Amino acid sequence: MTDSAKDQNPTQQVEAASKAFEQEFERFVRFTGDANDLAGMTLEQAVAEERELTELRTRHLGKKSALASTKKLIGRVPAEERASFGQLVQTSEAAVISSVEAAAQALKQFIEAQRTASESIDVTLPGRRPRTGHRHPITLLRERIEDIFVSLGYAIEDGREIETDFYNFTALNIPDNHPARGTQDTFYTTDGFALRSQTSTVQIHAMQRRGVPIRMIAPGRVFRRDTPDPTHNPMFFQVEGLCVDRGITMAHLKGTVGEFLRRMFGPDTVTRFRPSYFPFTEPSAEFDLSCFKCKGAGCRICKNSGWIELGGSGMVHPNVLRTVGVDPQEYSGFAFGLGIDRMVALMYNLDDIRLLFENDVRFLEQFE
Ligand code: FA5
Repeated sequence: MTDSAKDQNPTQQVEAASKAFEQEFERFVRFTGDANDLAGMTLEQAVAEERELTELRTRHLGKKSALASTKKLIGRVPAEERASFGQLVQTSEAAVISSVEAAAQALKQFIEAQRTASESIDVTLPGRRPRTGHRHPITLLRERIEDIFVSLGYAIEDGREIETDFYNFTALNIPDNHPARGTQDTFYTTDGFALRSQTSTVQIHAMQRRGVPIRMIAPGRVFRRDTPDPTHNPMFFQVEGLCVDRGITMAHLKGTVGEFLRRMFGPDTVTRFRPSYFPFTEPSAEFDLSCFKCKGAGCRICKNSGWIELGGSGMVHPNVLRTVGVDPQEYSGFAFGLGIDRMVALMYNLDDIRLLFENDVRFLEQFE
């Protein structure tokens, strides 16, 4: 209680408290009753006003407010005036409450209306269609290849993309200074690791880990220092196949590759093996399939030859088997490898395999 309040009689103190309230409340009058004027006010402003009104309510109606303390003065009021003093306190308090309530109500309604308006959804607006993703054509083909080999009893192996020189070359019977290192030149890290140039590396890992007999395919990404052109990329995909057991011969290789290509390109597909050379197979052969478009008559896809070159293959070299601790006298096997990118280009009639990695969604979404 202030010094001047002490000089006032109880009735004057009630009146002073009411007056003090009215002065402070003046700025909120425009929100009450007929004067209700919230036009032009933003939601943030209204929320701030509401907070200040709550503070004002505490100041003038709280336990420590001037009006509350006047209730304790009833003892100082002469007995015959007590009833009317009590009434004065009551009506003053009621007036404060109703003013605050009226402003609070108006602000509350305004805030709710603003929030509803800003959060409401216009259900008549046209919807936004979510863009669904597509599997990449290389993934689509890889999955088809995997399905065929799984049905032939092959396991699918996952390999590493960063390799040591040993797995990429030496273990595959390509020693230091061998010319085959030149045709498969790749990228090296500063620590001397190589980005694998072929999926044949997985043959070594798989035999070391699982031993023999083994039947597996290993699809994956490989890297070479090849200049990009319509049939070359420095990064592309291959799939490797390996089968090692007792008594495996070239006939098994031809039968397996032939069956795979018939399931892939149709039952009339003819497979052709041509002698070739790979350091890790002996004998080695490249394999072609009869053109699935012209059936051998000659067309643009097969460059009028009637045949399409697909990959390399052969009987696993005894040195490779020895490297992984398998006795070549007891076991033999075949391996093959082919490029998935070029196969995709063939199947979808693409002129250029570089299209596959330009990440143009308009191109990629055509395949499914
Ligand atoms: C190999 O990489 C051998 N590892 C294949 C093999 C496996 C032989 C098992 C014997 C036994 P080659 O270097 O020919 O072989 O590559 C195989 C296929 O990869 C090619 O037929 C071609 O389809 C694809 N290819 C090669 N270089 C590129 C390139 N720069 N861009 C796209 N595809 C390529």
